[in-house]
Amino acid sequence: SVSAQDMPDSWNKEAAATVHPGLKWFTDAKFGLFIHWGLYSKLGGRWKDSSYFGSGEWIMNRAQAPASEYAEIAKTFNPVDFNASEWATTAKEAGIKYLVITAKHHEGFSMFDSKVTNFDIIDASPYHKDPMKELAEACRQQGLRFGFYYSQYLDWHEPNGGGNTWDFNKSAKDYKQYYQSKSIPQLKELLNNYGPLGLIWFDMPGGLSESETKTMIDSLKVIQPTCLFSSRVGHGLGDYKDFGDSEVPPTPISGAWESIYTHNDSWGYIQHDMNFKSPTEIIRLLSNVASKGGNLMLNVGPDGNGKWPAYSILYLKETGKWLKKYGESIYGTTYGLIPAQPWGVSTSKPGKIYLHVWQVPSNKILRVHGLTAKIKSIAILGEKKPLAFKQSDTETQITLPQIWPDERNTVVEVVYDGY
Ligand code: JFZ
Repeated sequence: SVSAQDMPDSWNKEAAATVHPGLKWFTDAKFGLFIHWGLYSKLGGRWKDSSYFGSGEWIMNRAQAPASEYAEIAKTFNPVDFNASEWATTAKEAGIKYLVITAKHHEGFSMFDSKVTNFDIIDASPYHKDPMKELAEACRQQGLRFGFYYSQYLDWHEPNGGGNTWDFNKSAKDYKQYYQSKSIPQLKELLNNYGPLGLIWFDMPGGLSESETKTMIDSLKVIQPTCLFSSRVGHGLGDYKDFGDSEVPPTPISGAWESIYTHNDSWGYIQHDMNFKSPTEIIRLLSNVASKGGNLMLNVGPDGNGKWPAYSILYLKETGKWLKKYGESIYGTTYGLIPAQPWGVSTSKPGKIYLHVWQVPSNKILRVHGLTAKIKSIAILGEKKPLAFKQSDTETQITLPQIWPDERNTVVEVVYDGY
């Protein structure tokens, strides 16, 4: 756990100002939606007679499916239920601020109209439309930032792409050829053809030296200088830091960063995975990540027809209802100025500390440690009635109302002098 001494003391006055202006939308956003959608979504965790759990988007690798055989799925990939405006409105209702979708995952299939290859949704599938175009537009209409996930190195469809050693000879691979002929041209298509992008979510770097990576970044940044690149572009480059899957740093971190979680136990759709995180878990996770200063990007895996799992829709909308009431304590905040507490966590804005109470004490006296600023007033966020409090050198005791608004997370707003 964190102690007050571990807090970078420069933060209080400077952190907000040290955020690069181009990153402000990102650090303010706090809640993103990740979408993994590709041919694997149609398989739903099943290949031939075997069922797979976890990382459904890795099924081609795990089943060691031959590239030519796997590519056959494209011929029946026809997501007739896909409805871009429904996806964007659900995201909006959930309180999401940015949406990132897989343009091409490791399987190598392009979910967008690409002139670089025929292994894309326009040429290889009966759908004949570009769902990414519609989604980019729908997000813009809802005021959501839009971005692409792109697997720049791993491509199991291409002999020279990274990763497929069950069909293609590893020592014969020419990664430069692959980057020059597919990865970089496709990244340019994405940056040129889908309007302003919030970010590109690179994944699993490989095959390029640091200077080659820099050259690639430069050649892409000229197209859209304000589009952010994730840290997985490689060699410590990129505009913001992504943590590993389901990882929240133990202590607050300043700067732009993101934790990624998936709603059940897989990124890509798995039909037999019902282990969805409840609204309570999502709400606490979101506030926990915000209390450390980062964004939560939560993943949903639509099926091969273009429908989201029913629980994802339901639980995301439920999260959105909580955010309608308590969003002020999440969006635009910076990490908590007091350490994590037995009952929950905190987030901050100038002159304000938001206490996210996950576990209300049975005697309704909330003991807060590390609150040293001079308190002006305390109330449940969004409610008028002031709460009585006693501030001493060692702790502050707040008398909570007998009727407790939300067992999952009720936010108590502390207004203090100074800053
Ligand atoms: C990658 C992908 O392989 C996976 O299929 C999914 O798209 C996920 C979001 O990203 O997996 C990773 C990559 C890097 C780490 C963990 C999982 N990491 O650095 O901890």
